[in-house]
Amino acid sequence: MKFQNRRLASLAAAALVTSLALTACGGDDESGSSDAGGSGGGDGTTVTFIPKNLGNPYFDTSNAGGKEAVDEFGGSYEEVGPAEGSPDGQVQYINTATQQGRNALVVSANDPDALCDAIGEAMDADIKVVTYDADTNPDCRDIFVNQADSAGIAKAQVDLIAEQIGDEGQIAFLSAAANATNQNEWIDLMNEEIEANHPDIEVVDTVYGDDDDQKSFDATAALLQKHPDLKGIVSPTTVGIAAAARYLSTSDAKGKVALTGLGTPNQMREYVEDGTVTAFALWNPADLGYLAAWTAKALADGDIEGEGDSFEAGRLGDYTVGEDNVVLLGDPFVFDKSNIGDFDF
Ligand code: RAM
Repeated sequence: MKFQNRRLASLAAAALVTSLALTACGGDDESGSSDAGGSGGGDGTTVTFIPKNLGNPYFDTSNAGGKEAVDEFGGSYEEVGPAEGSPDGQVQYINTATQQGRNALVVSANDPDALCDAIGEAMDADIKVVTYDADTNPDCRDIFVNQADSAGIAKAQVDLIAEQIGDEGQIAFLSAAANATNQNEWIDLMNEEIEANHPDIEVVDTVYGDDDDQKSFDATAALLQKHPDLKGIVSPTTVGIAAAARYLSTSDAKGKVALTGLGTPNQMREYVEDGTVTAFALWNPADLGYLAAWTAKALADGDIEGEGDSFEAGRLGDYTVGEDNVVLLGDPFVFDKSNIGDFDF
């Protein structure tokens, strides 16, 4: 993977925008709704963001990007969602948004199938449905806004762990919810990449922390106990990697068991600085939410319907809807000691 200065500069600029947006937005409730309202007098498109769960800094940042976009086009933004990352919790918020006749929903799905009935009812009521971050089955939404090419996300993490453990030894995955489409796809692709190109790395376990801090912390402890020869952990979830880093940082395994995956710079900074973690990856979550909101608006306006259609996404420029009605944000990015100080999200 190449990391160009232009990309770094754009991430840093967006991080600054994000931190400003977060300051302006204030904190969100632990559950239920945080309606930030629209800027008034604009185009009036009503957009509801439903993350996997509330209280996850990753979604705070991505949804602040969503609000930034909705404010730019003068729509009305709200964020609602369950406290725990479960599909059942999301269904009720989809139903409410349908009853309210919102123009568009932007959803990170906790399960590929379980939301489809509720989403179907929303679509029957002419509500446009964008998935972002974690997709449903493609036939039960309008467009998926993908943070980065899944194979690229998988390869970035395999490259990192291979480098950190000298390309040999036992590793395990610490994932989010067992049904999360995004983590499951990345893990499948990581397994394929390891099988094809890293014959001396052995994946000995995959465990699930459900994007819950304490569960992920406990799962890390259990992994280390169960696999005394473990050389590394890959956690493709910002909640999991932060909890695992916290566990490792005060354990005997610090510096002996490598940890990488997908994290936010603000959650990982202290563990990079204290040597628990060398490097990890992510994309810009604020840009993801921003792009998802502009996609929702383009759908609601009838400017796009699917594959081959193009639209303008504010400061990010023009995008074209690709195969399977997917819009791709960009490349993943690697954070380490040399650059983590440049980011604030
Ligand atoms: C967590 C969530 C989210 C995922 C990131 C990397 O915040 O599981 O869906 O994309 O990690």
